[in-house]
Parts: sequence; structure tokens; C-alpha cells
Amino acid sequence: MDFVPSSPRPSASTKIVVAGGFGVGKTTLVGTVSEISPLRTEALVTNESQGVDDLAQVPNKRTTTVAMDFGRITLDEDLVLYLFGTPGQKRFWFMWDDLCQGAIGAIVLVDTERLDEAFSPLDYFEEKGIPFIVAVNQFQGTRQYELAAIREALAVPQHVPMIRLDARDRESAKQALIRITEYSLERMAQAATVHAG
Ligand SMILES: Nc1nc2c(ncn2[C@@H]2O[C@H](COP(=O)(O)OP(=O)(O)O)[C@@H](O)[C@H]2O)c(=O)[nH]1
Ligand SMILES: [Mg+2]
Repeated sequence: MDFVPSSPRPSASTKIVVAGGFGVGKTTLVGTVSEISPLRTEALVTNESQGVDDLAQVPNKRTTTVAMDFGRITLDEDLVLYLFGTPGQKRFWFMWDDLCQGAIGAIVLVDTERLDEAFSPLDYFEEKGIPFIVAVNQFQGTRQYELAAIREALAVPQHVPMIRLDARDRESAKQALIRITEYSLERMAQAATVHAG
């Protein structure tokens, strides 16, 4: 008799992009939830990047991600998410199209002290038609704003989910991943209905 291995459950894998300005918590988020050691390319910020990266705004930060963060999380036993953190600095924007290829959705992390850093990622995903949610990372000692006020300041459309998170907290980070996955599925279902109708 032939040996028939029990077939593994069918599993789907998908890709989520984590974006946002410099020092907003992308590397932290990917590291917090990843089951594999996140692949990171951090480099010591040298004199070369002074004035290019806004390190003065993030005094405790001595390293900067020059390529990307990559991690994996099994959300459900048959759904594996691959996470890609975008490089924050403008000089790496040429990589975004490759990085976002095939992504079902994105999380745009926002630091309320530096709201303006969120505009480019928001514009990018809107323009590309990639579903995204906005996650406000609450840093210590910063003023807490109503999500509605942040939505207005960033001109985020009403249908885009907005949440708060602590990128250092696994459960909080996981909730954000669940939210973007659900939202992306809702958007796909809507698109399918429109096409069918
Ligand atoms: N209080 C607080 N600090 C955070 C949070 N997320 C990240 N940080 C800190 O902010 C700094 C920058 O985070 P990092 O993940 O490197 O930012 P990136 O440039 O977006 O990858 C680090 O020192 C983190 O420990 C958060 O949710 N709350
Ligand atoms: Mg980083």
C-alpha cells in the first residue's frame, strides 16, 4: 500500500504593507508580531544622513532602516500574513512599487506629533487603489487627539477605518492586522458586486 501523507490544510498567504513616516513604529510593529525573526536592514545613521533624515525629531533613534522590515504571522491556521515595512525616507521611495506589488492592504502608522509625515503614504495608497487603514500610534507624553480630529486633519475619507495602537504590544498590533485584512476583504467583495452588477 502506498504511503499517503496526510495533506496539510490548504493555506492562503497574503501580503500587508506597513507604512508611515520616519520613527513612527514600523520596525517595532513588524518585530512585535512576527513569528520569524524579522529581517531588518538597519544601519547606523551616519553624518551622511544628517539633514536628510529628520533624526532631530526622534532623539533616541540612532539607527535607521535602510531597506525594509519583513516578518510573518499566522493569523488563523490557514491564513499567513507576510509583512513588509516601507523604508521611511524619501530617498528610498523608488522601492515602494516593488514592495507594494501584490499587497492586499496597508497600515499607515501615524504619529500625531508629526502628522505631515502621513500625507505621502496616504496619497500613495489612495492613488494605487490599495486598501489601507490608519493606525494612530500613541507615544508617551504626547497629547491624545480624537480620532475624528485626526481624520479631519489628514483628510482621510470616512470609509477608511481608523484605530489606535501600541506597536510594542502584540495583541494591539495583531488587531491592526486583523482590521486591515477584514477591510481588504470587504473592499474586494464590494468590487466583485460592482463588477457582477
Ligand atoms: N510609546 C511608544 N513608543 C513606540 C511605539 N512604537 C514604536 N515606539 C518607539 O519609537 C521609536 C521608533 O520606532 P521604529 O519602529 O524604529 O520606527 P520606524 O522608523 O517607523 O521603523 C523606537 O524607539 C520605538 O521603541 C508605540 O506604539 N508607543
Ligand atoms: Mg524602521
